[in-house]
Formats: sequence, structure tokens, C-alpha cells
Amino acid sequence: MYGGGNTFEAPKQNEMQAEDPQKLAEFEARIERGEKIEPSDWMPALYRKQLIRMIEQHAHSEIIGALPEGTWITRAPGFRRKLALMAKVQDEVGHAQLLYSAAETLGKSREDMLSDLISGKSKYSNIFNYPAFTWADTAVIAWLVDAGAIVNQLANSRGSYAPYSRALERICAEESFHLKYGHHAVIHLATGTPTQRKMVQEALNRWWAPLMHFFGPPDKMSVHTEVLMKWKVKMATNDDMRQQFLDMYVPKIWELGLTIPDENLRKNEETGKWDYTEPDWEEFKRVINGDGPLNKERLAVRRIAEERGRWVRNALLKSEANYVTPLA
Ligand code: FAQ
Repeated sequence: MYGGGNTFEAPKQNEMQAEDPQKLAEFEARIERGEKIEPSDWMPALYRKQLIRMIEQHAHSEIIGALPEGTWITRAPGFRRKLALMAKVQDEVGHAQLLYSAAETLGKSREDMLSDLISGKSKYSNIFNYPAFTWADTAVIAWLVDAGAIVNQLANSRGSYAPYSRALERICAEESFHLKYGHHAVIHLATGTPTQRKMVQEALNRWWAPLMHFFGPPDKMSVHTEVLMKWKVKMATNDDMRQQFLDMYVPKIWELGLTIPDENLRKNEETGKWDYTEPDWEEFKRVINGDGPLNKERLAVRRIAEERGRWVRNALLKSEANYVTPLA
């Protein structure tokens, strides 16, 4: 597994030296022309490794990401909200399925990916290691975390690896429903009783810093961006995605009369970019390396799901092995 555990460790230069220069040049020319790479095409080992790392982390983020909202299904305020939340959580798990399949095309098995998740070897998004204390937390996740995910995924769906692009296109279509559902839930609270307004403001205060972390470290600290952008896996830098998110969503948050817990946040007229207080990047490093408020609990839930579901997987594999098609 690439880079597991050692955050901010740059890709090793000698990983590129082993490649056949002519094949590498042809591959890079294809990328330059905007062609898509399919699993059976030649690709540099580092491209494969980086894609496995990124798609696998993304898949893990979807199944772990189902947990903070999932805990609210039984406590959702009303039947309509419960139905919508159940559908959303189910979608997120479905996204993980699509992404694990895309990563499998690169040669790493699903079993290995899941065992690396459970052992703590693989990373997943920082943001799902924080608790959802109230119903308003789920509304903020569904609106703003999904919004952040869409900013990232819409850009990268135009990327070079065909199975990942196809998965992202489908995921974005579903995420846009989540975003509408989340926006509706936040509007409901923000225009509701003083208690509801307070509840949603407090949730926003809790999620703001993790949301700023969500797009990854500042470009000057990012170790993978350069190579990923060269090969059109990542279609925008971490800072550009963060700026795009701020551009699109800060006005919408302010429109609801909510405040953002950063007194330095403003659009700089000269640069055309948002100025903001850097979130605590030491906290980010701790959280993505396993020491956030809920990392242990999140992985424990996954471990239990793995153990309890083993007999189902075994039974399915066995029945597949015994199944003979009528035409065979
Ligand atoms: N969390 O050099 P960079 C969702 C790590 S899906 C944890 O900048 P890169 C849906 C990074 O892995 C959310 N770790 O890395 C949903 C690397 O460590 P490594 C997930 C992070 O790859 C919504 C190190 O820091 N989305 O939310 C994070 O160029 C609602 C250095 O960083 C994706 O995974 C982070 N936030 O850029 C579900 C999208 N950021 O591996 C339920 C695909 C960085 O060397 C409810 N991934 N790190 O040990 C990407 O676009 C990129 O991988 C980035 C990071 C932008 C996340």
C-alpha cells in the first residue's frame, strides 16, 4: 500500500527510473491528448500505485462516511426525513462498491483493501472521524460535506483513468440529490425556532475546520499533487478546490443568516481569492493518522461488520461456485 501511515512522504524519485522511456513518452502523449486510460492499457507503475492509493482511500471514505449519518436513521425527525436519510446512507455505501470495483481493475483485491482499512494501514477522509451530536450535524454533513465532495469529484471525473471517471460521474449525479436534501434540511433549521437556529449554527461551528481540512493540505505541503496533476488524475489542486468551495458556498451560508467561525474569512478584492485563517494542520495530521475523536470507534464498527458479514460472503461464494448455468 502506497504511503500508508507516513503522511506527507513524497513519492520516491527512483520509482520513475525503472520505466521504459518510450512507453512512458507514449503514455504521457496520450494523457496530453486527453485520452482515457483503460485497465488493460500500459501504465507506469507509479500511476497505478497512486490511483490505487487515491481510489481506495476514496472508497473507504464512502463506507466510513456512512457512519456519522447512519447513527441518526433511528432518530430522524419524522418518517420523510428517515426515508431520505436511509436512501442517502445506502447511496454512500453503493459509492464505495463502485470505487472498490474501480480500484480492483488496478490489481488490488477488495479483501486486501478492506483489511488495510481495518488494520489502520489505509487512510480515509479526515472528516468522518468527528461525531454527529445532533440532527443538525447530519444536515450540515449532507449539505456541505457532500458539496465539498462534489467540487472534488466533478473536477476529477474528467480525469485520465477511465474506470475512476465513470464511477465519479455516476457518484456525482447521486451526490447532487444529497446536497439538495442537505440544503433543504439546513434551511428548515435555519429558518425555524430559535432552538433550531442555535442547533444548526453550533453544528456549522463544529464542522467548519474539518471541512477546510477536507480538501487536503495547502498546495505547498501536498506531496502527491504534482504527479497526479501531470497525469490528469487530479484536475485541480487542493487550494483551488478549497477556493471553489468557498466561492460557491460561503454566500449561501451567509444568505441563511448563519455565521462562519472564522473572523478572517473574506473575499480579497485584489487577488479575487478568499482569505481565511489556516485551520490547524497539526490536528489534521493527527486525525488522518488515526488519532482523531472517533477513529477507533469508526474502525471498530467496520471490524464488527466484517466479522458478522463473513458467513454471508462465504455462503455467496460457495453458492456461486456450485452454480451451473443451464446452457453450460
Ligand atoms: N483526509 O499530497 P496530498 C465523501 C492525505 S468522499 C485524509 O495533498 P492527494 C462522500 C493524503 O492521502 C471524501 N487524508 O494528497 C461522502 C496523503 O497521505 P498518504 C473523500 C488526507 O492525494 C459525503 C497526505 O494527506 N474524497 O465525502 C486528506 O494529492 C458525505 C498528503 O496529501 C476523496 O477521497 C483528507 N481530507 O490529495 C460520504 C476524493 N487530504 O496517502 C458520506 C479523492 C489529504 O501519502 C457523507 N481523493 N490526505 O499517506 C482526492 O481527491 C485526493 O486524494 C485528496 C488529497 C484531495 C483528498
